[in-house]
Amino acid sequence: MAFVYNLSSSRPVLRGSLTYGAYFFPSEASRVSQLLWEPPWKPCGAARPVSRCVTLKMAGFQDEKRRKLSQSLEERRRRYACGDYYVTLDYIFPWPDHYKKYADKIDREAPSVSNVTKMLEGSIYKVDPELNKKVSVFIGDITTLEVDAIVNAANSSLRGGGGVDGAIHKAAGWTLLNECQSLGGCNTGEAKITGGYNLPARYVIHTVGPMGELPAVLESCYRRALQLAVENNLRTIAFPCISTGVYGYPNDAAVKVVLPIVRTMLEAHPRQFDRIIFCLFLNVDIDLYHRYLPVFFPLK
Ligand code: AR6
Repeated sequence: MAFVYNLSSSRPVLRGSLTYGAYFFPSEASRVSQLLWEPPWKPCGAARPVSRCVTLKMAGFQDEKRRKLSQSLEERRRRYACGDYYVTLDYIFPWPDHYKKYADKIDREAPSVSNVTKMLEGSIYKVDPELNKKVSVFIGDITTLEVDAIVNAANSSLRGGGGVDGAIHKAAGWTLLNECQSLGGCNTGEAKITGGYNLPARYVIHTVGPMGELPAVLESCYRRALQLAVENNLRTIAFPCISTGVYGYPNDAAVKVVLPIVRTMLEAHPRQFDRIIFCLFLNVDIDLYHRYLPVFFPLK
């Protein structure tokens, strides 16, 4: 994570994201004095399961959800669980800009032409500049993203858990669990939507990934989550690497399922999305997305 100390205000503002252990800043921000320090949360903090005592708070989530969704952006920002450490879309580079910044490294890791041809079984993805601008890589904590929706890698009970699920519940607050409990669980490969409460994201789309390598099910998670986004008119959405943590989907196999289904959905709904963000937390995924984004979203 990168934090910029904004001289015009006394409060630190999160700007940028962590990449390959280095910090980067948008150019205008880098002109001001910069101060780096540890974020106030544990990134995978996650690991803490949601406290069961929250189930005692049975006050209806509906009122809170309505209240939150009707608040202005300024009002909502005052209550974000991450305080001022939220990240807006302006600081998440579209894929072509991200590539320009890291071209050397990305090109070095690119798979060979013969490997790509073999992988795609002869079919080649066309360069589509408009589509390319609609995907991004963000490296860091998904609970800091101020987007329309973030996707949760949930379990079928929707009662919270560890990993990204725990982090999302912890940041959103007890009303999220309360709403989740009203949904009657979620089948593997399906998706359900709730409010985002104290998250910077207005909504959370919960999907239940497969345990182990089941490409059709993983594909269904991304498809159903994106369909829900379209149905709810949500234009910016961020995904963690579903199933590749506790559920054990091999990272390399997952990215080869995720990128084509996201491209297919973007092609099917070109005007409904402004940005689909791949939120990466581990170096293994950063390397893999850098390796395969040029294959499925070629720039040249
Ligand atoms: N922001 C972004 N990505 C994260 C974060 C975060 N704050 N924390 C972890 N990740 P996992 P799964 C990454 O295990 O494999 C839960 O207990 C993580 O590094 O969260 O689908 C649920 O309740 C990994 O790359 O999800 C289920 O029982 C990715 O998110 C089960 O785990 C997914 O890892 C679901 O397992």
